Amino acid sequence: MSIHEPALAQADPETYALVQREDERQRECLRLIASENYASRAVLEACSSSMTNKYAEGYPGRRYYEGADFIDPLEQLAIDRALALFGADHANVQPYSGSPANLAALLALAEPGDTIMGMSLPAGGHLTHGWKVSATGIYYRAVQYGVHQTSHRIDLDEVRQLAQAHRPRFIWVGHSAYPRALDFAGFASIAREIEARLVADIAHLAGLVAGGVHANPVEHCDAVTTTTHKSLRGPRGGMILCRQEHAKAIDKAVFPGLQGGPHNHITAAKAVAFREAATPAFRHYARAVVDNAAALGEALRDRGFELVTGGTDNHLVLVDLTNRGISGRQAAIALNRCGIELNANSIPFDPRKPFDPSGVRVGLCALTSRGLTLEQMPTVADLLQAGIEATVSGHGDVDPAVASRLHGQVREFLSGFPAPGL
Ligand code: DSN
Repeated sequence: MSIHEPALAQADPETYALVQREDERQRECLRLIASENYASRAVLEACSSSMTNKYAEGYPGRRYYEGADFIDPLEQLAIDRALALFGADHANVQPYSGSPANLAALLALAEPGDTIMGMSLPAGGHLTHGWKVSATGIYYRAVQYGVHQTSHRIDLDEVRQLAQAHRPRFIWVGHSAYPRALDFAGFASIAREIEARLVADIAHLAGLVAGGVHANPVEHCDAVTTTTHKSLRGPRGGMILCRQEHAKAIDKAVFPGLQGGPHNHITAAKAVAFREAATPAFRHYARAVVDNAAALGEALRDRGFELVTGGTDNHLVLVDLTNRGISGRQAAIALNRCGIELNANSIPFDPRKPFDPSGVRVGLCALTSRGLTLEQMPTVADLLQAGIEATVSGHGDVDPAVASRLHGQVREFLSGFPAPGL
């Protein structure tokens, strides 16, 4: 039953029906999109609370609207929990999501027109790390590092060489589709050499950092940005952590620089998620995410799939489908018909275009939140293999009967693993 019942069902049956169908889809699909998860019921309830009705431009103790009696302690609670979780000096929990958080970090720590440096999108970076179509590539002079030609890992020698040659004022470390651990200390030493600001974007990794299975960038970076809804398993939203010396600039950049009133219902849900992330159960989940990703990678390799960098250290596996005679998009579309949800993704040095790239990205956060363990990873690999092979033999499309049979298998397989929150 959806938390929106019964008022939504009565007031707007069309919207209600779509929400119900989405609930059902999330229950019955193998959700492998690396940036998605299942938020808990408590997080969902906070998202739909009365906190959404209130305006509270400003910060705790200094608001532009009256009546922030309970918003102030709420926001402070979220801040205090974030600080305890990540060990930072200062937290801003107001960013609407990851891209606004990244823009705010740039607004605070660089000047328009400055040279900035980040990982390029095709190599696994994010749009907001200076990619040409993003505001961060339009209003800043962006230099992009990639990955090593053969290992497909970040090459700190290349990063250092580019940094020395272009002397960026601001360096991003972070990614959307890179399966290996990040060397924050290595990036920090390069940033120090040229007196650049170093900012980590841990949108994908925040849950792994909070859960103690990935290095924490806080001590190495001027600021750290993140979303709160990926591995961290909170509501859709963003956050910035920073050193005390940047606190004023970061706060000013978020509000009034980029945003108006904070989304207080989301702040409430962030507070809940930070509390959940501080539990032993969450640490167990974070460990299981990494273990499941490694096991699924191995199972896929055993079935003849090629993995970018040969495996993974984090929550995601990047599969190069070149040797399977199918593009990433064909595979993603066909798998979706079989109840297996993932996204097409560029691979390093991809000869194909970003909209129809050579790979797919597979993430393990959502399935791990459902309770799947190492034992289930061979079955997940079998289902992926069956969908992809059916698509190849169907010349880029999957026979509807095969898709329906596979979706049945997925449903049956998942029936033993209740979807949290729904
Ligand atoms: N779109 C997100 C992802 O899927 O990685 C990043 O913003």
